[in-house]
Amino acid sequence: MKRRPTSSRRLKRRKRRAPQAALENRCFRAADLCDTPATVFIVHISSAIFHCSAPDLSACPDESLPEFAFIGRSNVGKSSLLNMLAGEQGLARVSPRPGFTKMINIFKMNKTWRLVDLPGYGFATGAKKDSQRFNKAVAQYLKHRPNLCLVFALIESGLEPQDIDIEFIEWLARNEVPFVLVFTKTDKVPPATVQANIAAFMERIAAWFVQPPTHFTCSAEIGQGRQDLLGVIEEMMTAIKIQAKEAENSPDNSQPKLPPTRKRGPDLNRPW
Ligand SMILES: Nc1nc2c(ncn2[C@@H]2O[C@H](COP(=O)(O)OP(=O)(O)OP(=O)(O)O)[C@@H](O)[C@H]2O)c(=O)[nH]1
Ligand SMILES: [Mg+2]
Repeated sequence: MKRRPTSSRRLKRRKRRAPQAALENRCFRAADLCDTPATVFIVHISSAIFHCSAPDLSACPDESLPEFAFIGRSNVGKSSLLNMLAGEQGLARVSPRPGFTKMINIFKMNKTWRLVDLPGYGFATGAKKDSQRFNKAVAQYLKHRPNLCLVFALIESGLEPQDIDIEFIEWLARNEVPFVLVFTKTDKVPPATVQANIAAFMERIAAWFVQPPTHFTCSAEIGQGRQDLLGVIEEMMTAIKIQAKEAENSPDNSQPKLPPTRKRGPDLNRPW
C-alpha cells in the first residue's frame, strides 16, 4: 500500500518544486520573436572559454556566432555578471578599481554563442587618450558588429538615475542598438530602494520609447537574475535557429547562414 507522505515530507516536496513553479510563472515573450508558443527556457552552460581580447572592431573574430555584450559605467559589474552567467568565477577579470576592463573581451559559450565584456564608460584617468580610444572602439563595436544580437546595458540599482547612463541609453536608442536594461548589485541596497531607482530611471527614458525597454535586476554576488538573463539569450538563440531553418528550406537559400543582424532594423517599440 502506498504511504501517504507525512506533512514534513509533503513540505520538502513542495520546496523542491518551488523553483520550477517560479520559472513557469515567468513571462517570456518567445511568441514575439517567433511563431512558436511562449516557452520557458532553462539554460545549461556546458562550456565557457575565453576566446580573445580585441583592441577594436577590426580585431574582433569572425562573425559566425551570435554575440551578447555587456556595457555600462565602469565598475557597474559587467565582468562580474558575465562570470555569474557563465557559472565560472575568474573567467572575466573583476576588480574594485574602475576602468579595469580595457579590451573587447570575447568568450565562447556552449560552442555556439559568445558573451562580450566591454570596457566601461564614464571613467577618466590621467591617460585620457586611452579612455577616448576605448570609447571609440566600443562605439564602433556597438554600431557596426553585424552579429551583435543584444546588448545588456547595466545600471547600478543602488543609485538614483545618473545623467551619464541616461545619455548612454539615448545613444543606444538613437543608434538603433538592440538592448535590455539590467539593474545590478541588488544585494547592496533594500529592495524598495532598487524599485524606486528603477522607476525613476524608466521615467527619465520613457519619452524615447513607445513601450519601455525590457528590464531585469541582478546580483552577481548572490546569483540573483541568472536564469532570467540566460533565458533571454536562449530565447534569442531559439529564434535564430528557427530563422536559419526557415532560410534553409526557402527556395533561395544561397545566402550564407549568418545570425540575424541589426540590419533588419530594430523595433524601437521593443528594443530587443
Ligand atoms: N555587492 C556587489 N558587488 C558587486 C556585484 N557585481 C560586482 N560587484 C563588485 O563591483 C566591483 C566592480 O566589478 P566589475 O565586474 O569588475 O565591474 P566592471 O563593470 O566590469 O568594471 P570595469 O571593467 O572597470 O568597467 C568589484 O569589486 C565587484 O566585486 C554585485 O552584484 N554585488
Ligand atoms: Mg570589467
